[in-house]
Amino acid sequence: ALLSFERKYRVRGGTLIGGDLFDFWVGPFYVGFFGVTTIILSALGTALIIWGAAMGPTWNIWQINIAPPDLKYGLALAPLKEGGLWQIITFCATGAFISWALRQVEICRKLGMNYHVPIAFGFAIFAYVSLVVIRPLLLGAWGFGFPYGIISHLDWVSNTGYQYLHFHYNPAHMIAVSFFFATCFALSLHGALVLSATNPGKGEAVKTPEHEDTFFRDSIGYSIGTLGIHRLGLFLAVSSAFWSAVCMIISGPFWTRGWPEWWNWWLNLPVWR
Ligand code: BCL
Ligand code: UQ1
Repeated sequence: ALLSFERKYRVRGGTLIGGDLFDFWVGPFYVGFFGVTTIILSALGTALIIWGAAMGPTWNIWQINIAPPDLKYGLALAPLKEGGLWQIITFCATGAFISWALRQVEICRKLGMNYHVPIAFGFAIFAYVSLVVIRPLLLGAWGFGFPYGIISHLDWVSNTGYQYLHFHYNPAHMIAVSFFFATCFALSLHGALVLSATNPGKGEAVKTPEHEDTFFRDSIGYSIGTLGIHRLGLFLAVSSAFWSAVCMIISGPFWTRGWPEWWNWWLNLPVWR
C-alpha cells in the first residue's frame, strides 16, 4: 500500500538519461531507464546461468559451475561452451550492477539526497570488477576470473590464495580483513546501543541520544555521536571492499612470488641487516 507520505516524494525528473521516458512507478518500485536495463541484464544473465547449468553435468546446486575460458584464449572471445558463456554472464552482471547504482543515483536526485548510497555500492561493484575484469585484463587472460558456482568459487579462492603460498601475508588482505572485523564490531556496538536505548524495560521511557553518548563517555571516555557512528560505519565498510579489491589487483599483476617473501623488505632494513 502507498503510505500517506509516499505520494509527496513521487516527483518527476532527476533522470540521467531519456527525460520522462520510463519516469514512472510500478507498484512501490521506481522504474526509470536504469530499472529497465537492470531487469533486462539480470534476467538475461540469470537465464544464461540456468542454460549453462542445463548443459553441464549436474543439477546439484552446490556443484553447478560456469567456468571462465582456458588461459590459452587470452583476452579474446571464447566459444560459448568454453568460457564464452562466462564472458557474457560477466558482462550482464557488471552491467546490471552498474545499472542498479545509476538507478540509485536517479532516486537520490528525485529525493534531493546526496549520493552516499550509490557511492558506497560502487565500492562493492569495484571489488567484483577487480576480480573478473581488472585483474584478468592486467594478467592478460579472462581465465584468471573466478568461476560462477558455489563450491567452484571457493576452490578458486583457495587455489588462488595458495598460489601466493600464504595469503594472510598479503598486506592489503590484512588491511581488508581488519576493516571487515572492525565493521562488524562497530555495527554490533551500534545495534546494541540503539536497541538498549529504544527497548527499555516494561513501564520505562525510551532513552535519548544523550543517554547513548553518556553510556560511552562513562564507559570508555569518548562518544563518537549519533551522526559520527554512521560516518565511521560507512568509512569502515567502504574501506573493507576497497582494500579487498587492492589485495587482489596487486596479487599477480604487481607481486608474483609468495606473499611471505614480500616482508623481506622489513628484514632487509639497514638498521638490523
Ligand atoms: Mg581471503 C578475498 C577475508 C583467508 C584467499 N578475503 C577476501 C575478501 C576478504 C577476505 C577481505 C572477500 C570479501 C570481499 O572481497 O568483499 N580471507 C578473509 C578472512 C580470512 C581469509 C577473514 C581468514 O582466514 C579469517 N583468504 C584467506 C586464505 C586464502 C585467502 C588465507 C585462501 C587459502 N581471499 C583470498 C582470495 C580472495 C580473498 C583469493 C579474494 O579474491 C577476495 C577478495 O579480496 O576479493 C576482492 C568484496 C565484495 C564483493 C566482491 C561482493 C560484490 C557484490 C556485487 C557488487 C553485488 C552482488 C549482487 C548479488 C548477485 C545480488 C543478489 C540478489 C539479491 C539478494 C536478490
Ligand atoms: C557512540 O559513541 C555513539 O554515539 C552516541 C553511537 O551512536 C548511536 C554508537 O552507536 C556507538 C557505537 C558509539 C561508540 C563508538 C565509538 C567509536 C566510541
